[in-house]
Amino acid sequence: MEKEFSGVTLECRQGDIVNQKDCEAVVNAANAQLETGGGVAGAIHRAAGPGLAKEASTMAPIKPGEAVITTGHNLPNEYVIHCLGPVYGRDKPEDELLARCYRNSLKLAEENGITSIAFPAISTGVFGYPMEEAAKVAFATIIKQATTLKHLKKIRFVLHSSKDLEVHEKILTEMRE
Ligand code: AR6
Repeated sequence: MEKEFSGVTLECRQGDIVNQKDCEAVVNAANAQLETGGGVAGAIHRAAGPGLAKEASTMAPIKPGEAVITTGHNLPNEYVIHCLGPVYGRDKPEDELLARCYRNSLKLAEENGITSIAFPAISTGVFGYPMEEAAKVAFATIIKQATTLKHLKKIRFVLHSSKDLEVHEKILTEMRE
């Protein structure tokens, strides 16, 4: 499904973050060292090749809520924005730290003139953030920032399972400007 906020299209799709050919940038749910790992980070580094870890290592470590940008190497995307989500129950306040991931990613995208971006559901895997709560924070943060976006016109959420897609679609349906 998709919904428009202040001229910005917010989409939810089921799929794999490494297969978003029509997005200029993809977001990595990274670790502090910006190394390969499990989940999204593992998939992104495998698909991008070793050049990604090499480029990213010069910017590590990052703190929860922070984001950095690299090129896409062997991915079909020009850029990768790496952000470190909060570990649920450890890094507090987790909602603010998660919101910061989205704000900082959008800021980097704008600074680089990026027009389309795909996000995974940051922190909802290994880091344990409940899916529904995370979706509310993510959408509310993006919608609040939508009026400030000049370049970025398409923001996609790529959910791994049909259940995660359902949760996101339900929350997005309820969201107002
Ligand atoms: N495409 C889209 N979504 C995916 C994919 C994929 N290929 N793989 C997993 N997901 P996670 P986190 C979903 O664990 O919670 C890593 O090991 C997954 O189902 O990737 O921020 C890093 O190295 C979940 O809903 O990220 C860090 O140490 C969501 O993406 C740590 O995990 C995020 O899951 C980061 O943990």
